[in-house]
Amino acid sequence: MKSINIIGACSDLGVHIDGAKLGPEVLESIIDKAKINEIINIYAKDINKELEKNNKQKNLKSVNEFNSKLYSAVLDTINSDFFPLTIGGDHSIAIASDLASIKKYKNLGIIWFDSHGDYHTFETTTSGNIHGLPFATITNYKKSILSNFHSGNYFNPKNAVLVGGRDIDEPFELENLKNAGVTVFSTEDIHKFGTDYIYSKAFDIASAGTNGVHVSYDLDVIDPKLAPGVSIPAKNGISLEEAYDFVTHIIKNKEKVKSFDLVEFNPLLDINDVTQKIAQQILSYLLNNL
Ligand SMILES: [Mn+2]
Repeated sequence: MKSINIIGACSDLGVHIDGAKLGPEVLESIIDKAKINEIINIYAKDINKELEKNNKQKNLKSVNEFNSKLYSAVLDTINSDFFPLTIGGDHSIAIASDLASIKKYKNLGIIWFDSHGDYHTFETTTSGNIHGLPFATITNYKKSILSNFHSGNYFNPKNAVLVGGRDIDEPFELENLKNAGVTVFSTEDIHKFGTDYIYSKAFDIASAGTNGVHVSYDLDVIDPKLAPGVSIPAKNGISLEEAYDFVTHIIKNKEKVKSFDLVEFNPLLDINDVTQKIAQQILSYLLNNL
């Protein structure tokens, strides 16, 4: 069994919709504390997001300040031989948690479980929401100021896999993914080829020639009729069985998995706590079996 630290990344600076910053404390209040070593929360500065609503680099300075702190916290956890399980927060927090992990392990693959590509650059984003850029940032697609706090390697796109993608902006974001050489398995692929085939392939690609794998799990991969409590829902998502099956694959590959994020839970948009219960279920599987 791994000895786990929960790191609460309490920030929604990466998206114009409020609420994801409240996710970590809600989930921390319902997990089994006996299964973890410590809870460490990092809080985003309270800023007036309205002032940045027309900015194409929304909350850039505050996002970088936050991520720089989170990066240190995750790195400290790994250097103290604990497994970092980071709870978001919007997906921009993964810039910090993922780069901290590769700082330590030097050569990691990554599985990005998400309905969106998160593969924009500041040139291609139309919203200016930084949670649309983290996957491109950590694979160093275009050198970005979003990773200035990091000195170390980046994830190689040939060991990077997007699983569950269905809301990828065309043409530019899709072009970015193709140019970089990231493998994309769509929601359709999961339905067509089955979870065992796609998830096994994803772990094969991410672990080929690497020292391990980071997994970044965005709850918006699940169908929003089942999991409405996310900031940017994308319709026609995966089923709960397909969502939990991915956790089974993480556990099957636990020797390879070095770090993990669960992101984008937004309690303000949840309906009857259904998304909260799904997130709790995922965390409980992991805490009991990693
Ligand atoms: Mn995402």
